[in-house]
Amino acid sequence: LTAEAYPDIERNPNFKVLNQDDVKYFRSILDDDEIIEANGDDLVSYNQDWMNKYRGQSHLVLLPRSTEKVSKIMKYCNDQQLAVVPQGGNTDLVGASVPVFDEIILSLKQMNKVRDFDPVSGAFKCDAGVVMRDAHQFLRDNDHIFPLDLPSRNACQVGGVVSTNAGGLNLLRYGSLHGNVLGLEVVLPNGEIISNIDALRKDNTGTIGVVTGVSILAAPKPKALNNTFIGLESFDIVQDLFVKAKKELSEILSAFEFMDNGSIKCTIEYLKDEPFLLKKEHPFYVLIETSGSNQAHDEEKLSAFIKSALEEKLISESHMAANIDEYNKIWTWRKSVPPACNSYGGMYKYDMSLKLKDLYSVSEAVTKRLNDAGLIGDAPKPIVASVGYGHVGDGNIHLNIAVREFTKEIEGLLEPFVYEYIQAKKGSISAEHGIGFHKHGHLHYSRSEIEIRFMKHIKEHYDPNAILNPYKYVTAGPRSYCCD
Ligand code: 2HG
Ligand code: ZN
Repeated sequence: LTAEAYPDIERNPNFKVLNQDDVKYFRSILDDDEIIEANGDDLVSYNQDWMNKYRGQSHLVLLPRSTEKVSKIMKYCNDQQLAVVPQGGNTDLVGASVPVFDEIILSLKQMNKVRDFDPVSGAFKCDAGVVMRDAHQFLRDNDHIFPLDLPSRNACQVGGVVSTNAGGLNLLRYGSLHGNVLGLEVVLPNGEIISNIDALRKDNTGTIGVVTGVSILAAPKPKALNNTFIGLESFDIVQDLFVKAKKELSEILSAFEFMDNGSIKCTIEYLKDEPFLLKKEHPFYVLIETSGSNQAHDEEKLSAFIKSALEEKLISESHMAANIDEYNKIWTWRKSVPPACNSYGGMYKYDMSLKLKDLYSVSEAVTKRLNDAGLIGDAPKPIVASVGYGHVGDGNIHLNIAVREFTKEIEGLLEPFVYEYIQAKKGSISAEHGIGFHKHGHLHYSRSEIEIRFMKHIKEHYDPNAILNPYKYVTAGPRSYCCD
């Protein structure tokens, strides 16, 4: 897809088209390596998302190294009505972090310093552009952990995951990321800087603007980490096993992830040199992780849990990590599902919340619909596989349709079918990936008219010229250029 392929959206004519005077101003406040001006393809890594699904046409990337510079940029853009898209690691999944038209890209990647860490309270302060992997490494060296992990940890940035409230693999244990944010430093669309980054534990706030600094409550590093990869025969059993895990592993349970066989088939192809963990294939797989303070105790607890699940015939097979290398390997099988699905050319993806009993049904309904249309199979059929996996503990399923090519026929079968299905089951069309460009105009499937009105009022209040990340989520102002 390219921006020319967005026929239902019109560029907001109130936005100014960037000219050489604007570039001259930016050059006057920025160093040479804080500005990249180019045409088309040279900026492709900033204009395009990692799934190659969304592509804008910006000619300018600004990469300021300080909050003051972000503030000057935003003030100028607001005064001049230049639209801006803030960008972190550009790992988002809904087309939120790339421009739609010619918005200026404001990359936070050169703001990448850890500011402070207090080992007593666990308060960790850093610039928005710190890569999550580096935050993990820093905190691990200080006997703590960052309270969120994601498959995209090598590229995503702390400011990005905070501004999108990313969910991740351990929400079950550490709660939502917003629950762990102690304070923020934010540049408003008019350039004002609000900061409560020195806030105390119970002094939390949120706003609409560019996140430039974050204070996060880090958790003490668990002394013992264990995990196991399990094969089982139905999604009903996945739920029974979850109930059993909550009861029997209780305080040490830190992740309960599921994958269907289609997800693992794609991953087996993708990790072709890696031997699969189990002897046989199964309709479903579960990854259970425990984190605690006593290795022998946790291992014994997890082994006893597995033994009794095998005896009760809840599970068919399991592979428990014997050491940290195996622990990491087991996680590789879960974390590789998204890139595996993307490796055939592209993927359509949905991220939904549903009651647990309904969680997998959306995947079955969609797969049946695509199968009935004869679209799934070997080439030249356009779809390789339609798979479901996700976070059982959070009631969150990811539906990935791995394709050889994007086609209008597939799109027409998927939407609005998926959204109507979710609406009928009273679920959410965005559990953790957000609305972005992909789901603009679709919020009403899971939010009421009054809730959407409130969101617009908040947006209008902080961003009256609507210059910040336009065409996404909700659009403020007298004329809507795409949204509900
Ligand atoms: C995950 O849980 C991430 O692996 C990414 O949320 C999911 O790519 C996806 O759909
Ligand atoms: Zn996820």
